[in-house]
Parts: sequence; C-alpha cells; structure tokens
Amino acid sequence: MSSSTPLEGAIAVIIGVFEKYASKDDNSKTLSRAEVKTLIEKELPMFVQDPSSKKGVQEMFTELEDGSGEVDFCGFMSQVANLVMVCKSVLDQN
Ligand SMILES: [Ca+2]
Repeated sequence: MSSSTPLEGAIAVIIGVFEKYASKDDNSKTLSRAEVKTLIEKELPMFVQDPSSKKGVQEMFTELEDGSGEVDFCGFMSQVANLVMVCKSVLDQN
C-alpha cells in the first residue's frame, strides 16, 4: 500500500469534503446554499467565530453560485484557494 505525501493527502481531503457536503441533497455535483452553510459551520469554524466573518465567508461562496444558486467543484475550489491565500498572508504578517 503506497502512502501519500502531505500535499496529496490535502488534495484528497479537499475532494472528500466537497463530496461529503455536496451529496447531502439530490444533486451531489454541486453545493446548495444550505450545504455551503453546513460545510462552513462544520469545516471552517476558525473562519466564522464572529458573525461578521461568518457572513463574509458565506457571501464569498454566494458570489460563486451559478444561475440556480448552486456552487460547483470549480467554484468551491477557487474559494478554498482564496481562503488558503488569506491564511498565508495572515501568517506572513505575524
Ligand atoms: Ca448538493
């Protein structure tokens, strides 16, 4: 059995998180607004400790919705990339 590197593991985790929350309703290919809300609350508690930042993160996802109010994997991934870059810039300041 081959072991994955930390980055390979992180990629698998990100895909797994999307699939876990996207499949809570009939359409497992996209995240509904309710699924996004649950994902943020369960998986990103550090980002939503106060109500204003919680609203901010939800709005960032809302901007990625397609016409039907759903976020696909590409949109989810770009949001994750944004959050990673925000974390990196915060770490660089400290
Ligand atoms: Ca879904």
